[in-house]
Amino acid sequence: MQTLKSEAASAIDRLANAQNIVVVCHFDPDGDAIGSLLGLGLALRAMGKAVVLACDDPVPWNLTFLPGSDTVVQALPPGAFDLAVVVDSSDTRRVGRVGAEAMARGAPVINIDHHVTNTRFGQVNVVDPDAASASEIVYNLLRAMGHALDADTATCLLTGMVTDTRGFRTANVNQRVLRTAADLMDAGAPLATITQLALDRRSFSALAMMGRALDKVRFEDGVIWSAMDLDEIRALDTNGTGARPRNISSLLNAVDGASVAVFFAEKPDGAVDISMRAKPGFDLTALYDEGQALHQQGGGHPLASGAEVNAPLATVVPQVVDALKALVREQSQARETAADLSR
Ligand SMILES: [Mn+2]
Repeated sequence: MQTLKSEAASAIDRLANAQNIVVVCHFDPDGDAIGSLLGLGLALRAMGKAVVLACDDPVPWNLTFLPGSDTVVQALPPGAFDLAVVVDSSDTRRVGRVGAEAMARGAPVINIDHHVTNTRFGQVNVVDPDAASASEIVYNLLRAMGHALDADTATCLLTGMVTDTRGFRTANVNQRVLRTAADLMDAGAPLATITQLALDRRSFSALAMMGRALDKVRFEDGVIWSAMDLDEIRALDTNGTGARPRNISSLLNAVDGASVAVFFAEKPDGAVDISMRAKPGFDLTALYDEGQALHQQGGGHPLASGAEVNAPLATVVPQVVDALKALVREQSQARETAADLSR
């Protein structure tokens, strides 16, 4: 098997030699998807390469302050590419329609990601589950290429780090992450501004949705959850901007005694968006194993993970809550057994 080091070397070689590159991130993009997309894109442009940056969905409003965000397209221009790069996407389903087209037209494919559930779908797979964000992996590649990061590139990459770690507060933040952030600040990235604009800022609609979600919260057997159907979400989207409830699972997971938190939101296409968080010591990725509740329906990290299920909300909520109760029971038992053995 290729090591991360040899894969990174191969990625650097291909990035250095390609002239016409397409970079894509996953649909419904978050700060790390857009941050790593733009950070890599701006750096490659600074190297004199022609770069198309694409995503199925437009850049979310809280990230439109990022330099280069106005150059992200939802459809590819005609023609072929020497290279396709996919960032922050655990599998080929996540890349959406534009991602599938980019991979078809831009072989070989470099897959840059930090999800432990990554399916290694590229010809080159720079997949590092120890990285706290995909932006951090992009940073490492650019540094290894000897690229001098400018303030714009650094701002995009630091935004990816800040958003995926919720302001450097997640369990995967270590000294290396903070040193990388400090280096990006040295290059000109404004940390406090990024935190305010990309992370803390929310619309009044989003606040009202948070209120409704808290109003409906349930808490049983270590699992805390809430759910909202499309009618409720639309009623609170007072400006009609397509605002959706966000970051609810993180909020719920803060509750004392909750081992895992989950928020369910019905989407306009009828599918259910599931966002999960867990306390350290639990591992949500067990839900994606074969025969488990969310097999092939999502992916993520041990403490933060998600899925999209094509079934009615009323069916999905009890199914997933039951699966999470079982997960909490099993993983608590496993921890107790391990503690017994070590006595
Ligand atoms: Mn990420």
